[in-house]
Amino acid sequence: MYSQGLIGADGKTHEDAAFLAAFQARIDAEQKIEPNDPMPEGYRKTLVRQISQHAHSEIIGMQPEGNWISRAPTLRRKAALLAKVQDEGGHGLYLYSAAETLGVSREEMTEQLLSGAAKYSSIFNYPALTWADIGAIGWLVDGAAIMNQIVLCRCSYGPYARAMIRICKEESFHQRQGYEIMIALCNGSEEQKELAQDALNRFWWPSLMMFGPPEGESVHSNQSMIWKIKRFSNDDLRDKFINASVPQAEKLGLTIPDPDLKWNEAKQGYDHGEIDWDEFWRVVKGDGICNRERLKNRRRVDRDGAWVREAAMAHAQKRAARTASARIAAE
Ligand code: BYC
Repeated sequence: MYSQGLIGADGKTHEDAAFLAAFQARIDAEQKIEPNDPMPEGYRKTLVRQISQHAHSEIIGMQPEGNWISRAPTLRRKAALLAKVQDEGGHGLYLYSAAETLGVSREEMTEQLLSGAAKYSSIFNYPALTWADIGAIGWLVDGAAIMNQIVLCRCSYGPYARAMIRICKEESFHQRQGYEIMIALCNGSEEQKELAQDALNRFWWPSLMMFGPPEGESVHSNQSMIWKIKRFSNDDLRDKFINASVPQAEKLGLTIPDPDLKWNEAKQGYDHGEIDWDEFWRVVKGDGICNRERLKNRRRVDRDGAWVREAAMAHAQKRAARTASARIAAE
């Protein structure tokens, strides 16, 4: 754990008005907050919550696509999907490391996920039923993720912002591989085009939900914007995503499954139909199609991988002991 001895991450800062004003002045001046800097406990907790949920999403998000690696239609598709799923695992690791700088251990975060106490993105509780779903996930899910994460590159907390820069570069490849699958399907047979439309029908609304609840129900947004953890509201980012995705769907010759979707000249953007927020909260609270299966799998691989972690620890300890005795011998 990286947090030992950090000044700001121990929760013992004296948060009087002068301290809070000085912290806010740094935020307003666009200075990055680093792990050793004093920070309000609320700021630290908000980041631990968001970054750990983000990390869990990357790790759980490997499951729907991982399931299709062995069934990809060509070797080229298989190689690209394998690389993508590996990237998601890597993103999870950078993010767990970023959260650790705030005084929470990887073990604690993992425990919270395994016990079901921690949230991860609602989108990964929907199944990937066909190969076209892999296209839709790359195009829409990674597309939505980028829309949210590009802004997080400017987050006030340095380690999170820096992790996001690399993650966004990789997500951009993910989005393109998904869109390319959709292009191939839409230029294929009638049946392939139908698969693509069906995937869009099932992933459109859950992708919009990824941005989180609307204004008024987003309990953390106000404070997170003041601290410049977030820079845009959930609704603003959702709108940007819709505006970017509609022309992409048109290019594919697919129909967005929203009869109320309409261009609004005055706002130079689309108005959309009602999002089913009851469904969103049901999924977030654990009652989506795949919630149980996702956690069951994650618990199983945690158990199956225990011997690997133990072996790695034993190896690291032996190596450290050998290095220490070599140093003593040399002195
Ligand atoms: N799903 O006040 P709000 C990827 C929760 S993975 C579940 O607006 P906030 C990929 C929220 O946590 C990318 N829960 O919260 C991987 C809060 O509950 P708590 C994932 C959600 O934090 C593999 C409550 O609702 N991206 O790209 O200000 C393959 C109230 O919400 C969701 C990130 O994690 C949701 N969709 O804003 C392919 C981005 N939405 O904590 C692709 C980082 C909200 O009070 N996170 N909730 O119990 C964020 O930017 C923000 O946390 C959110 C929510 C915009 C998601």
